Amino acid sequence: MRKAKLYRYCLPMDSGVILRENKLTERHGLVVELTEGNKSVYGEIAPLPGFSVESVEEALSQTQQQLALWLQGESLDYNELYPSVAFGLSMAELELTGALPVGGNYQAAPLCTGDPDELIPVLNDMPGQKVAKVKVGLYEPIRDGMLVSLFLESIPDLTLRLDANRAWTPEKAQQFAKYISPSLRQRITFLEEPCQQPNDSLSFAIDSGIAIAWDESLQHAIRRDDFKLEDLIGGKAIIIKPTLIGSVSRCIGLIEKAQSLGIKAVISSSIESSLGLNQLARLAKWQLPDEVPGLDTIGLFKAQLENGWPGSDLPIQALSEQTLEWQSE
Ligand code: OSB
Ligand code: MG
Repeated sequence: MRKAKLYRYCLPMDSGVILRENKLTERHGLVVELTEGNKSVYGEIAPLPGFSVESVEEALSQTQQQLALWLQGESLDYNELYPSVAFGLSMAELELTGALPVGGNYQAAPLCTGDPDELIPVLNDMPGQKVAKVKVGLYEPIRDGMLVSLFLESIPDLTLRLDANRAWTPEKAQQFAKYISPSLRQRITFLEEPCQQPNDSLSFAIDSGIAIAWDESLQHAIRRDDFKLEDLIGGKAIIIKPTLIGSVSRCIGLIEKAQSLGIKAVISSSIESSLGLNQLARLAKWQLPDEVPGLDTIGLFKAQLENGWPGSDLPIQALSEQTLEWQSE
């Protein structure tokens, strides 16, 4: 006997500068609850404004249609669905089968958007691999270059991931690189999307010796029917944000393809609530046990949802306090 519920949540947050021009003060999303026999599981469907093609409303109506099929025992065709819907429903189905291991990789790369004084103590106390992520391209490229150099010089066993979100012209990207001495550059594991044009990012990588990663380019490319990972050339890594990419099996397919091409894959957040973020941490540990995921986004919220993120003392709102949009008979 199958049953389903569909909740809509609204959580207070302050996305700060992370989302650049798409600042959020509230996060809206959906959670499906699937019940089969005596087992109930969740999946989060949370299109991210400014990044997802679909709105919450569109995701809601598609999810309701799909839940009707699921209740009749049909199998769902995730390739036909919005990425966020495919991700949330496939995650819930995976939970029902018990295939997703319980343990997660909660060792997120701490995110730095400004003040280095806040990050340095965190990094000094970090066990194991010291990896942090710095958002660049928000201020002057020279300032970014100096900041990145400061981090790398003051913490010798630190490696950095940088993210420019396509903020730079080729000239600005070059100005940035000029402030980082060549001997420090290999400790930048990758810089995500330095330039507006992917070709400029590639040229930057070749000229500077700073490796780049594809994030926005992967999100755009995957929407094409003839998408092939081979076409995304020259990147050392791909950033996989499942809510923006699609079903769990599509994400796993991408990870496997990347590995066969010698490209690093990193599971990363699309600012899901703590409920979805926990599942991402489990997916990351299961599929990429040796890679620190990009999941340090719980701190952007003012509240968590149902399941807390380890170590976070933000208040937890129960799913039962959220709006129940729909439930099966
Ligand atoms: O800029 O990569 C981004 C989250 C939502 C939308 C865009 C981005 C992000 C993150 C997630 O940066 C955190 C991470 O990747 O470490
Ligand atoms: Mg990015």
